[in-house]
Amino acid sequence: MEHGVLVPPVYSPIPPAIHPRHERIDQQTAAWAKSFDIGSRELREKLIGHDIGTFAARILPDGDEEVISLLADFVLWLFGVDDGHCEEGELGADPKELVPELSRLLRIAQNPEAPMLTGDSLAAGLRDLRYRMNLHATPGQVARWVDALREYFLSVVWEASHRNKGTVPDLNDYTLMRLYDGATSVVMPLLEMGYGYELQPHERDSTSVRAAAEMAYFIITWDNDLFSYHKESRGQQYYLNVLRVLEHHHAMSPADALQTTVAQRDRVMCLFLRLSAHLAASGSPQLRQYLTSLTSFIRAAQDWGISSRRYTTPEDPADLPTTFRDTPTDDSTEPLDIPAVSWWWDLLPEGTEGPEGPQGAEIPV
Ligand code: 3E9
Ligand code: MG
Ligand code: MG
Ligand code: MG
Ligand code: MG
Ligand code: MG
Repeated sequence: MEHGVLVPPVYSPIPPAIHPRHERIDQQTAAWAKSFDIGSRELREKLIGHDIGTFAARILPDGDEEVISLLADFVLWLFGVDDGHCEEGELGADPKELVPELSRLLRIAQNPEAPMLTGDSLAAGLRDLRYRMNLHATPGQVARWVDALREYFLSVVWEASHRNKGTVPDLNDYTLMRLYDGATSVVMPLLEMGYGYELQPHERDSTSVRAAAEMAYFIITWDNDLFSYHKESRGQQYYLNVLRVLEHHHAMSPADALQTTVAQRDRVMCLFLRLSAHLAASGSPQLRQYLTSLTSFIRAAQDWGISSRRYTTPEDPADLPTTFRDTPTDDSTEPLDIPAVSWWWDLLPEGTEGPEGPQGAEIPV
C-alpha cells in the first residue's frame, strides 16, 4: 500500500444485511448504465464492475425492490458525475465552468420535462431517475432530493477550487465539505421511499436527528477515505482525503494520520450509537425506521467498501481488511477538535454519556 499505510479492520457493531435480489438488481443497473450511455465507454465499463447494485441492496436490505434499483442507478449516475466530471474530467479543476453545467443538471432534476441538455446522456439518465422517483416519492421528498443534489453540487465546486489551485483544505473545512461531497445526503430521501413512509419535518429537521444523519455521513466518508486511500493516492491525479489533510496540515506521518482517522471515526460511531438509541426511545415508528436505515447505510458502505473492485483494485491490490472489529480504538466521549461538528457532543442529555449508561449503545431496530 502507498506510504506503507495498511488499513486495519474498522470498528462496526452493526450486523450486515442484504436484499435477496441483489444480483438481479446489480445486473439491471449495468443494463441501465449501458442503455443511458452513462460516462465514457471506459468509465462505464469500470462502473458496471463495481457491484453498485449490491451496495444499494445492502443500504435497503428489506426495502422495495424498485426503489433499490432506482438507488443503484442513481449511485452509478453519481459516480458518472463525481468521477467523470469532477475527479477525472476537465471540469473538475474549473469551478467557474462546473457551476453552469451542474446548475443545468439540477434544473433537469427539478423539471425533467424542461427541453434542455437534449443529447446529454447524464441529463437523460437523470430525467429517467426523476420520473421513476415520482412513482415512489411525495412532492416533499422530491424537493428534498433536489435540495440535497444542490448541496452536493455546491461542495464539489468547493472541491474543484482546491483542485484548481492544488491546495488542501484544513481539517474543519474538509469536514464541512466532506459532509456533502460524499453524496451521502442525496441518498436520504431514498431511505424513506424504500420503506414507503415520510418522516415528518418536526422529527427529520430537529437538530438532533439532523446531527445523527450528519454523523452517519461522517462515518461513511471517513471509512471511504480509509478504503479508497489506495485507489486515490496511487494515481497521478489530485485527490482529497482526510489522511492527506492530516499529513498536510498537522505534519503527521502516514501511520499517525491513519491512527487519527480511525480514532475520529470510532468516536463519532460511539456518539452516533448513543444518540440513535436516545432518539429511538422517544421517536415515532418512522423515526425508528429512519435511524435503522442510517445504520444500514453505514454498514452497507463498509461491506461494499472492503469488497468492491473499485477499492480492492486487483490489478494493483489494495490489501484492504476483510473483517471488522467489535470494539472502538478510541471510546472517548470528548468532542473532536473540529468546530463544524464539535457541537454534536452537546446533544445528549446528562446521564447518557457512557456506553454503560441506561441508554447503552444499542442499535435501534
Ligand atoms: C464519494 O466520495 C463520491 C460519491 C459521488 C459516491 C456515490 C456514493 C454514494 C451516493 C453513497 C455514499 C457512499 C460513499 C461515500 C462510498 P469519493 O471519495 O469521491 O468516492 P470514491 O469512490 O472515489 O472513493
Ligand atoms: Mg457485479
Ligand atoms: Mg413499488
Ligand atoms: Mg469525489
Ligand atoms: Mg472519488
Ligand atoms: Mg474516496
